[in-house]
Amino acid sequence: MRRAVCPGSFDPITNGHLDIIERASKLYDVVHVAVAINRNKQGMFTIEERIALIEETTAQYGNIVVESHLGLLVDFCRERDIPAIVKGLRAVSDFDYELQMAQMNHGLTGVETLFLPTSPTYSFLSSTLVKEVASYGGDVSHLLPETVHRRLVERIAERRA
Ligand code: COD
Repeated sequence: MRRAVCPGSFDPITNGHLDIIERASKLYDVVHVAVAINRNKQGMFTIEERIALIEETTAQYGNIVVESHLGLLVDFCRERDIPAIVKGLRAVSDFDYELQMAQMNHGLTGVETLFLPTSPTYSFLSSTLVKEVASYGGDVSHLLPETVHRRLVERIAERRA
């Protein structure tokens, strides 16, 4: 059984994340989506909400397991016998940090990192930008799965109330 992990914050999942997860799901038998718990950063969505949104939007691929994870990604991989991390590379600006993480992770346990070039349609896309644009009333509906867009608009309204 060939396994890989797509890690991230997914706050919330975007069409850019989905593109990478879908492509990984065609390369591996099982793809784990690891939602990182960051105790120093309060997100727009709770970890449980992020997991529910990812499960709903990736259900069609049929081989995705969504889990939260606290601590080192290499430990998550070791505990599940996952030999590969799959990441999307958006631009040169991503490269330096992603390379450092890939080399550190490989040095720690030998886990490999595979980079998939981001679809040009989503090369500018990040959860952070989507939240910022949406919070000022900008239309980001084409950048998110429909259900995620609805939840984001609701959450922004709840926070304003
Ligand atoms: N197109 C394609 N791919 C995308 C896009 C897009 N538009 N946006 C994001 N992605 C992909 C990228 O591969 C990105 O790395 C991944 O999705 C996650 O993105 P985010 O923004 O949700 O998540 P980040 O960048 O906050 O996640 C960082 C991690 C949680 C992956 C990282 O910090 C980590 O592995 N932490 C665990 C602790 C650890 O092991 N630290 C030591 C590292 S050496």
